[in-house]
Amino acid sequence: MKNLFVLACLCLLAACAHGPDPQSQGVFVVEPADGAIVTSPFRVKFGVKGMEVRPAGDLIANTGHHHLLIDAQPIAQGTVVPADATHIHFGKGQTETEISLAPGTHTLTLQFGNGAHISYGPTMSKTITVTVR
Ligand SMILES: [Cu+2]
Repeated sequence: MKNLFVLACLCLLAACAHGPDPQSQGVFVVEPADGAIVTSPFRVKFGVKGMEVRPAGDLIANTGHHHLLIDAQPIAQGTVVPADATHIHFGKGQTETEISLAPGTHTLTLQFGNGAHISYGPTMSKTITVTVR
């Protein structure tokens, strides 16, 4: 019985050390709304709960910056977020941007990553779909 208790404690510790808590931590898109019809250029506003936005550089637990992934999948936890035309870093700590996309349906994925651009994983991501007129 005592061993089971110790095991449970270890599991809790491991959970804390290894990833965000999906109950209390996450990101969300403030605007546009999921499913919105927009015209380019349009503003995208980022939100985060349970973590703090900080400029890239410092590695501080539960802090990081936003990344906007266009028509791309969330980045696995522990993997560096690529930097290219469809993986945009907001390493100054920005919480909004303006983008232009070709007409059609696109996914916008917000991905939070730490000060070294390492992804906090799908738990700290949110995908919405927009239609560009
Ligand atoms: Cu980054």
